[in-house]
Amino acid sequence: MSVPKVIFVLGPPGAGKGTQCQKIVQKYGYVHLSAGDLLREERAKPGSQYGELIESYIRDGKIVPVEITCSLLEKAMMAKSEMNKFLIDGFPRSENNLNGWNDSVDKKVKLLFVLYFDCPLEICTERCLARGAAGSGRSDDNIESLNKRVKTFLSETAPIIQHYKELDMVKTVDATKSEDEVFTEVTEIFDNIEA
Ligand code: UP5
Ligand code: MG
Repeated sequence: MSVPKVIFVLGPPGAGKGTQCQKIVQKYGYVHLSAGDLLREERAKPGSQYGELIESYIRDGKIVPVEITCSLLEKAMMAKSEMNKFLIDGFPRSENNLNGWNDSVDKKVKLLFVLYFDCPLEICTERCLARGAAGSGRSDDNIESLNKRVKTFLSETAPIIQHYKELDMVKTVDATKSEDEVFTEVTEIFDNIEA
């Protein structure tokens, strides 16, 4: 069995990471693992040991301790062990996340690159607020949580993106355009790695 390949997908809250990952899955056959979705699923499990902790971190836009997130990611990868291409969406978003990944999972996979959806924070916030107003049910699609999510992105996640830029591992996409236009840019990247 070949070593599983991983692409980290990062960008501010609401940049369109999940939307574009779904399109990549359809066209290129990756498995999409959203760290946020896995945490929300864990939170929803009856009797979950971490349910309340996860909810309070998400509402406050804070980053859940890496042991929880990494174990959910690893479990989800194992459940799809017959697949060998993974999009890991919304992770690693802090130094704690990066260290936890490097200590536990990194040696078992090959990180191809970081796909970075670049989008002004005002546009991202508007998108999440619109999604909240349309009934997303996400407890963090409100202005108080969004201000905190943006702050966390700037202070904790931007340095991680910078770290990978210094390693020349970041492929940046302009995420301000329409979903289809953004995907056209994404396909230019994936067509090249698939070739
Ligand atoms: N939309 C998408 N693309 C568009 C486009 N091109 N033009 C116009 N509209 C567009 O999109 C957001 C909204 O915008 C949607 O309504 C979409 O239709 C529209 P989406 O694809 O969902 O964007 P995404 O970047 O995935 O936004 P999301 O809200 O999921 O980003 P976050 O990174 O904030 O959320 P995530 O789920 O990753 O994390 C939530 C919280 O979980 C974090 O704040 C944190 O508390 C916790 N978390 C951790 O602690 N650790 C982790 O590792 C991950 C999460
Ligand atoms: Mg998402």
